[in-house]
Amino acid sequence: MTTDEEELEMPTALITGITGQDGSYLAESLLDKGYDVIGMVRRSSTVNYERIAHIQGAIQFVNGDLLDQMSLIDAVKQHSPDEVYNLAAQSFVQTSFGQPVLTGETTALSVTRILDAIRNVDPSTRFYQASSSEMFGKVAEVPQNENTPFYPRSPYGVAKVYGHWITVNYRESYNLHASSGILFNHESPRRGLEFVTRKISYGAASIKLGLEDKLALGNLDAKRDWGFAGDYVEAMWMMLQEDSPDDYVICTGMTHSVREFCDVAFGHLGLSYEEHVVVDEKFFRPAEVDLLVGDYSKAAKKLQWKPRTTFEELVTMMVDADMALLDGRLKGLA
Ligand code: NAP
Ligand code: G4F
Repeated sequence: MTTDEEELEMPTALITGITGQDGSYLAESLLDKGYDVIGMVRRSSTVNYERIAHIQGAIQFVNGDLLDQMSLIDAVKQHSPDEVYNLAAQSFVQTSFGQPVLTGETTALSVTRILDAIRNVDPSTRFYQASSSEMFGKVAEVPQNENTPFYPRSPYGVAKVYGHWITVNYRESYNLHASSGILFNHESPRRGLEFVTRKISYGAASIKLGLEDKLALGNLDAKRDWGFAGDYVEAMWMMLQEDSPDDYVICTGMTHSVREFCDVAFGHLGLSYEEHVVVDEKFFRPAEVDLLVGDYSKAAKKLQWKPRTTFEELVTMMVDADMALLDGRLKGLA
């Protein structure tokens, strides 16, 4: 086989949300697998490629916005992807209470925009939808699996339920290979600073380095099933390699409170969280998801997927990364 023929056989993946946490890990993983990776990016006044700076040269970028139907159609037409991963969203639950309509447009309706683009341009394109454990909300059972009823507790959760069901609906109505990953919270050193895990790892590192003394948080008793984003993007890819599309819960099966996260993070730096963490009502939500813990046995059985990173490994990885980041900044200033 000649080099030209080999190149022709490389699959192409279009990733929306490539500048986000998951987009960056998925892009890395697909490039390693030999994919041509197309990253959809929206216009902004400054470049925000921090998470993909190290692989930027290997990615082709296409302009597009979830709110703009034509740009989605053009992206699919222009690049004829074999697989589309829809990771873009307004993904912060707290913001969804303040901007419920924008969240609905972006996180819910846009899923239909992309599905329609695929259906009209090339219905053989495989599709991944980033569904969320936030859909379980006020949980009907413990642990949550693919059959657990949804009871979302935020405009974000409601929007994700729409995105989930429209994916199922297009699969059943138009025979699209459209799969939905119901992913529980997954974190990493690339997590946005407003999410509680990164807020804690960054806050603990700042305190250790003498840059801050206190960290203000909201509900310390909320419990989440936290895994590592790098493990979870593999499951996304595995879903699209299956002969038939389906829905899968992806999680660790273990749950920990925000308080426990603080304990491990501060403890890793030889600090006591009780001396530094203060509770501020402004970080409480109008409606809370108290407990999430998933059951990934379907993914284990059908995809042979399992999480590889423990809670302690995740927390210490994030704290070490923030120590290195802040230490580097301080040295740069010296
Ligand atoms: P993230 O870091 O917040 O990234 C979100 C991405 O969406 C960014 O690349 C952002 O672009 C893009 N985006 C937002 N609005 C857009 C628009 N109008 N047009 C085009 N792009 C837009 O989120 P993440 O943690 O990687 O999560 C990825 C997906 O999984 C999201 O759909 C999220 O809701 C879902 N999810 C996440 C988790 C989790 O624990 N991380 C769990 C379940 C489901 P900019 O960089 O330009 O802002
Ligand atoms: O880190 P969080 O903001 O994540 P949340 O709300 O669980 O949402 C994340 O996971 C979902 C999957 O279930 C994704 F779909 C979604 O896109 C996002 O990635 O908050 C986690 C918990 C909440 O119970 C919150 O009330 O931590 C509690 N918390 C306590 N203090 C705080 C804080 N959350 C934030 N962001 N900031 C605080 O100071």
